[in-house]
Amino acid sequence: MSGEKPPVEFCKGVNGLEKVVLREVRGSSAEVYLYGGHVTSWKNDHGEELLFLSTKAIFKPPKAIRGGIPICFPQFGSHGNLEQHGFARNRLWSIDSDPPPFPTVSSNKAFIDLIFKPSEDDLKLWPHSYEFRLRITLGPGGDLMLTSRIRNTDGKPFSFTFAYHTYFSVSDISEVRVEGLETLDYLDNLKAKERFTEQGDAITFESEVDKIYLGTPSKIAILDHEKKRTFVLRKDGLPDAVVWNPWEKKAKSMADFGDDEYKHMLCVEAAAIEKPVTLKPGEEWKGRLELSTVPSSYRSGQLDPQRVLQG
Ligand code: TA6
Repeated sequence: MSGEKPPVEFCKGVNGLEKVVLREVRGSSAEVYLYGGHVTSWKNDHGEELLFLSTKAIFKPPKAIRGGIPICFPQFGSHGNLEQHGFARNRLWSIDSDPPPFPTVSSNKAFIDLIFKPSEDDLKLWPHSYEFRLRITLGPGGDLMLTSRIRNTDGKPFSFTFAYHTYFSVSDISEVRVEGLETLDYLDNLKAKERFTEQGDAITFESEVDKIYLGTPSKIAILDHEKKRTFVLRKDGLPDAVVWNPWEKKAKSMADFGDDEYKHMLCVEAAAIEKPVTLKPGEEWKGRLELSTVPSSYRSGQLDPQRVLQG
């Protein structure tokens, strides 16, 4: 591997923030900031960026980084009295030098273990002790896996909500379809979280969307027709999925987001919201997200998303 970059590299990122770069022999890569335990980049083996990161993203605490995969914990959105999306995304995480063994042994070399524990100030905000371990792995095919393990180290039970708030990079939002959420119930965040049932077809986009789909399948497909690319999102321990695009008006209201950037991103977030996760003392929860891409030429039916979802 002379001259080749190592599978795991520790370096400095924007504003000198600590960053870890994961590389896979065939060329795919991922970047993770210790600030927020935040994946900010995932590239395929052609070096194409697959995640959206705003050109106006702010890499400075306490602001969360706009794009990539923010982690919403211990609260999703405004589902509680903490700040929006909790505080894990604007705290400094550490490298976990002694992670408990992973159930599945894999030959992956490109992975990093991070850990987040509450500070004294965090305990004043949310009086519960835990260890949040996050393993980020870049698989042989360039798949990106995030596995969260949250252990209750407190003397009493606690409950939380959670999301991997993934920002996918898309060519043109009006050409994107989401498959796998048809006919499901959802809470509409634009209508005071009222409950509705989704219609039967794939979801397409022509205005602001902010919906929490309840009890979804473990696989969801995001078809980017123009790029002939399908993102396949697989999830475990995360029954819900949030779909968000701010569209024009909301985009203009966000200082860390470009006015036209809503055209090139879509958030599809593996989450546990409707039924908060409750952990007794000593108990551990695991929430896993696996992202992959498959080439698709939807029109030719070369790849029928239903096959993706069933396969
Ligand atoms: O996940 C969707 C959502 O909850 C939207 O309501 C919107 O606010 C978005 O998250 C972004 O939230 P943020 O706090 O990062 O501005």
